[in-house]
Amino acid sequence: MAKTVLTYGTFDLFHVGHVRLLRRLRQMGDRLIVGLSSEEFNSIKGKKTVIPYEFRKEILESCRYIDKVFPEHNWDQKRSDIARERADIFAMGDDWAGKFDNLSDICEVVYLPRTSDVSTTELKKYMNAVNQEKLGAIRNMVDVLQAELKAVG
Ligand code: C2G
Repeated sequence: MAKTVLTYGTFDLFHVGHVRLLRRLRQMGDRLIVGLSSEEFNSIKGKKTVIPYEFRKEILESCRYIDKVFPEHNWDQKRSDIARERADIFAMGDDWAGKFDNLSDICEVVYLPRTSDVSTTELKKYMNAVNQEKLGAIRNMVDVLQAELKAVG
């Protein structure tokens, strides 16, 4: 009997932490389905995404571990999603440990260890730091050029 695994997330700035989770989820069954957080739901979650929903969906659909992607619009759709997709396993990274145990009456609920040292937030911080560094270098260059212009009068 084919086993279906269901998970949810924003998957912004797709990175190796996401890949390692999806690979493990896919290995737990025969089919992996992802509820992908919409822009509106991300604002409810307090997340500002870099990559819009349509592109995040296209990226996930290109991932070899994923069989289907549908939109996640709210916190409350999981139970009906599980029924519709006939999911045998609902699984998330363990930053959510315990949060979805209420679903264990209709499917197996599993939390897998997160991949440490990588997250969308960390990637954003790194990109901002690189930008700040570049801005600093440009400001220095402008100062040098202004000083030289002043020197030649
Ligand atoms: N994840 C991981 N390792 C990381 C980063 C994320 O295993 N370094 C996992 C998370 O635990 C989650 C999944 O990847 O299971 C997607 O992470 P996010 O895109 O941050 O999703 P989140 O905002 O947690 O959305 O209704 C549930 C929510 O939509 C979950």
